[in-house]
Amino acid sequence: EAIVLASNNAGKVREIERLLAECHVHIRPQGEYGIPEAEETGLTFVENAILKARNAARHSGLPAIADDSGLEVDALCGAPGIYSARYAGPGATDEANLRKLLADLKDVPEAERTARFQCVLVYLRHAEDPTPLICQGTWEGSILSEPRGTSGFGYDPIFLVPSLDRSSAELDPDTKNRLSHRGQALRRLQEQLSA
Ligand code: ITT
Repeated sequence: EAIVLASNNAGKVREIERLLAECHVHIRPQGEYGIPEAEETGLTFVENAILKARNAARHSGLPAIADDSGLEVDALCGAPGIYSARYAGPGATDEANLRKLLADLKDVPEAERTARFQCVLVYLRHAEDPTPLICQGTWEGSILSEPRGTSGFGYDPIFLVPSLDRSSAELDPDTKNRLSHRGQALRRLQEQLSA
């Protein structure tokens, strides 16, 4: 049976499809079902992921997976966090969000630019599922002062992966999935789905 992927973010969809294809989980992006976008009114990644998964399950009648994720910057007390997709305003592009973050950190020295990506994945068997599977992943790094690299999406060009001395937009897709917040959360979800 198919599972609906409750995301309109093409970058996320690519990464999740790539990892789940390996374990033969059949995923269909919600775009294929004409599902209206859920309002992300929660105050946590978990709440927002549940809202999105429930919306997709309700409109499709199928099980659903949602991803709520974002970037926490220590020098900004954890911002943009759950607001990462709309940091530069409603409907802002990835480029505008990234430019705003660079501007906000203009005077922050390298040693104080620590940050992390967070990802929460929620799996609902159906819209009313009272026991969602919830999996999380965290990826530690820091914010560069200039964008580097062209792969990935979102804040990848300014996220430095310290162990590799590369931005996450300089990693090939398999390397990013092996290390990333989303890759970690997905491997945990796979384990739970097959348990
Ligand atoms: P959906 O809700 O439709 O899935 P969205 O882009 O609105 O798409 P979020 O509300 O979860 O999703 O926002 C997450 C934002 O965090 C996203 O827009 C990116 O800018 C950023 N982000 C998350 N994971 C990332 C990654 O792996 N690389 C770069 N940026 C990432």
